[in-house]
Amino acid sequence: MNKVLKSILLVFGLVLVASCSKSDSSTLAPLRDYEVQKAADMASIETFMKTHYMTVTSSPGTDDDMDVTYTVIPAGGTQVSIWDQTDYPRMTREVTVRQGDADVVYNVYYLMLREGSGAESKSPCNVDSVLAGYRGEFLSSKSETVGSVTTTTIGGTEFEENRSPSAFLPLTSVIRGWSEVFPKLKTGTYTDNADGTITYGDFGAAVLFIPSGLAYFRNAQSTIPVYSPLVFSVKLFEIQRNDQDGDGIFSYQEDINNDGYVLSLPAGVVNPDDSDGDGIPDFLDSDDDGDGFLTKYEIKNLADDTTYTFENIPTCGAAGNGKKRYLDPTCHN
Ligand SMILES: [Ca+2]
Ligand SMILES: [Ca+2]
Ligand SMILES: [Ca+2]
Ligand SMILES: [Ca+2]
Repeated sequence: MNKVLKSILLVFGLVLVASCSKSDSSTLAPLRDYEVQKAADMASIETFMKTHYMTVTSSPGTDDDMDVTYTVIPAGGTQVSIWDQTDYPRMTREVTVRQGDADVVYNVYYLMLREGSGAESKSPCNVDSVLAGYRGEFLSSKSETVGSVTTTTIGGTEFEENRSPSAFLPLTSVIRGWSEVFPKLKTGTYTDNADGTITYGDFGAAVLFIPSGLAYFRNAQSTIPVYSPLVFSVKLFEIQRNDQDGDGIFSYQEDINNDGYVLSLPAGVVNPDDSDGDGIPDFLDSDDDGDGFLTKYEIKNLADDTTYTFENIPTCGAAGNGKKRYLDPTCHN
């Protein structure tokens, strides 16, 4: 199959399974206890990390750059495990999700292979879209018998790879584990080639270890068994900004505390990204400061009926609180 067509099909597959997981209730496995499954998944992930070593290809400018392979440390082997290696910092992203009738607190481990750097480097926020290369594996126990000795280990099975993505994936429609870690990465450099393609260099790359509760959990997928922890190696080539509420302000610009995440939080929880405190975060709120004038109206220059660029949106002046006027209830246009 032609490579580009194959990439499109693979991307489509990922989006398809992501959307199925939210809507299709006919393929659900029996519900397991979230905390019990989380503990099992973390044990599998940590066992995998402690029994395998990792090889990272550094080959700037080629398709192979930042490719990762995982190999079982043989008996007596001196390779340093993924868990113990120090070449790539092991980070933890804590994620709290309301599941069932309780909050479940997950840890997503990720290895920062390369943060990403370049004159135009930028990070997506958790509701932007990404152009990303990736390879995904699910973890499961594997038994091997040599003579009379059976050894059971946790191994990875590849279910999907896309080296040359052609479509942007909205982080709002992929598994939660992705949208929690991509904001930690930056894009790199771009080189236009004579044939119209772009070569990406110094892009951000990471390996993600995702418990099933932040992936597909009990939703059956054609290539992934239910309740599987997933390991993804990802490469961030480019991002696309989104404006979820269509108010003319990109969602990443509505990330008031500038941490890379905009969230809808349960009622009663103070949301740092909800300017008027009405329970609707700015990126979904058409009237951010709650003054009764829509944001898309407040960022207009009525003198010539144009919309200000973000940088040029006026403040309320001496009488105001110093914020741009769509965030300041003391004035409007
Ligand atoms: Ca917006
Ligand atoms: Ca934020
Ligand atoms: Ca609000
Ligand atoms: Ca307003």
